[in-house]
Amino acid sequence: MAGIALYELAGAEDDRRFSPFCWRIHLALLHKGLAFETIPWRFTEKERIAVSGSEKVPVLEDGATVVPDSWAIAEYLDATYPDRPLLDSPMAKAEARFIGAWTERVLQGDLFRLIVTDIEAHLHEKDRAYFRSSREARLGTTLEVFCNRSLEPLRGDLGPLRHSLIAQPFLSGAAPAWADYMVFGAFQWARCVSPLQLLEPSDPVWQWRERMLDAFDGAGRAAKGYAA
Ligand SMILES: N[C@@H](CCC(=O)N[C@@H](CS)C(=O)NCC(=O)O)C(=O)O
Repeated sequence: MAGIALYELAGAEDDRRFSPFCWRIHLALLHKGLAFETIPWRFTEKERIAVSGSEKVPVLEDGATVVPDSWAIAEYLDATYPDRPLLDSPMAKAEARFIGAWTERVLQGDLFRLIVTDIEAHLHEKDRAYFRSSREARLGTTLEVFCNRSLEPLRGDLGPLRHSLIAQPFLSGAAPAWADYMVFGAFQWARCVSPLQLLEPSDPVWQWRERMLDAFDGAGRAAKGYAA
């Protein structure tokens, strides 16, 4: 395929794009100012991305090059299109690994428990049985038993993020970059499938998320989802 294409997880509707990892790359491409198209993909369409060697999205196609995995795609984009870096030094890259790990292990863990049944409700019909059986096997219980709407764990775990965002407008400093896209991707995952209000407007994290929703002509805000 000529040009850049990004495979993104979609729900029942083609334009409900709710993967936290795909959102990272969507924003990274906007950050770079690169033209790209997005291709809706469902969990059960493994064969459509088989050439990547991965069973997960995001998958990026750039001409004949195919790259899976959000971190690898970010590295590929910085190596191939060095203008407007996502990670502007080896030290920034090394430190961003911690933010990525925190996002996946802590933040996405808290959010998954809050929104897991909302995710299921927005899936394409063909993905429902796969999602339920794969996640219930991993969780060792049903989605309904695992789901817990208490906001306390999330709000507590947001402490370090909140503390950083009081000191600076973005995690990456004066302007957003890869660390912001990783964390924002998690919030965007929730926003695209769940009406739950996760944050209070007085929270510096809410205010940062507003800045992120406004970035790139409001790309995140325009996405199909909920206003909370
Ligand atoms: N380490 C990968 C994780 C990607 C990932 O987990 N993607 C999910 C969607 S959010 C997926 O495609 N899952 C496929 C499946 O569960 O079968 C990355 O950073 O890109």
